[in-house]
Amino acid sequence: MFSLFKTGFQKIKNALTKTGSFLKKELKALFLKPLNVETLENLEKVLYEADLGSTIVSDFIERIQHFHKEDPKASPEDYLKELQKRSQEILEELPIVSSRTPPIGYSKLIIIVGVNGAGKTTTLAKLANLYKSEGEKVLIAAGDTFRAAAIEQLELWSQKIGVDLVKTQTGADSSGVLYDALMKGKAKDYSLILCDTAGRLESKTDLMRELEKLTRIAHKFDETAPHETYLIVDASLGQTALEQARIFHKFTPLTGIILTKIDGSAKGGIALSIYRELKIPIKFITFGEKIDDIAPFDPEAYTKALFFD
Ligand SMILES: Nc1nc2c(ncn2[C@@H]2O[C@H](COP(=O)(O)OP(=O)(O)OP(=O)(O)O)[C@@H](O)[C@H]2O)c(=O)[nH]1
Ligand SMILES: [Mg+2]
Repeated sequence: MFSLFKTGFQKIKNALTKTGSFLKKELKALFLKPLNVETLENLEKVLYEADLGSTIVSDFIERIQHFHKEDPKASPEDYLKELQKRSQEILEELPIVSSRTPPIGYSKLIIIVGVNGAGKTTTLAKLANLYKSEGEKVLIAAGDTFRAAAIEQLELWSQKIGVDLVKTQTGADSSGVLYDALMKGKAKDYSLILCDTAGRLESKTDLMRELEKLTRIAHKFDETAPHETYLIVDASLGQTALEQARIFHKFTPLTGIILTKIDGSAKGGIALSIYRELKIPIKFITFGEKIDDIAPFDPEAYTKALFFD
């Protein structure tokens, strides 16, 4: 299963060209210099600029100092290798959340959440396409009922991909759409339901509470649902992305994060920062507007792309 998911290495590499080349270039130049206070300060600056966040930056600096003591003659490549290894180690620590499995006869439900414009609807379409190609029977729930355009956007995608859609009229309650989708999913043997939601500001408590309601409705229908809740975050936001993840997780326990728009960001390092702080697995990254501009997140591929060619 998921053979397509394995083709991600080259895709991740291409997607991270910006962050990767920035980090590689700057770090290599610094590691050629003697490792004094000034070099370490510059190193710190470069790491912050790649959006690695303070915990990771201190961790890396410590590593580098330690490594230098052990091997004063280490080459820039050796240092990069050390950082890559450490990064992979961090990303391979055990997550604190996990997905659930639906009972036999029920569909798996993935709810997609995130702030306005993060890339929720596009990413949902990419996921629908990916899972369909892996043989899943996919149903989309047009849970963003705020704007007519949102339903139309999803309808177009569903036609393009060739998956079914459950919708309602604009302004209706989104939990109604979800409920209808869950009923249809069970009646017609869909293996997977992907539910879109309206974008919301993480600072608006009432909107965030709506998500709690959505989760409750799903839970009433099948007490193991939702089986996954993915937060879609724009990777170019840097540390703000981490803050968004923290707040959404408080209202709707997340089981995964998808980082979008990696193509337009020099801040791909945010994946490390988020995982180090929250231990919520990064499931996928997306890097463009086309349907297959998505790849499963792979710690080894990601960290290699970050530090090497
Ligand atoms: N470059 C790039 N653009 C993307 C990516 N993902 C989404 N976009 C674009 O970002 C814009 C917003 O995407 P949507 O999927 O509509 O975002 P949303 O979160 O559903 O937005 P709302 O429903 O308004 O909250 C669209 O123009 C997408 O084509 C990506 O990985 N890379
Ligand atoms: Mg949308």
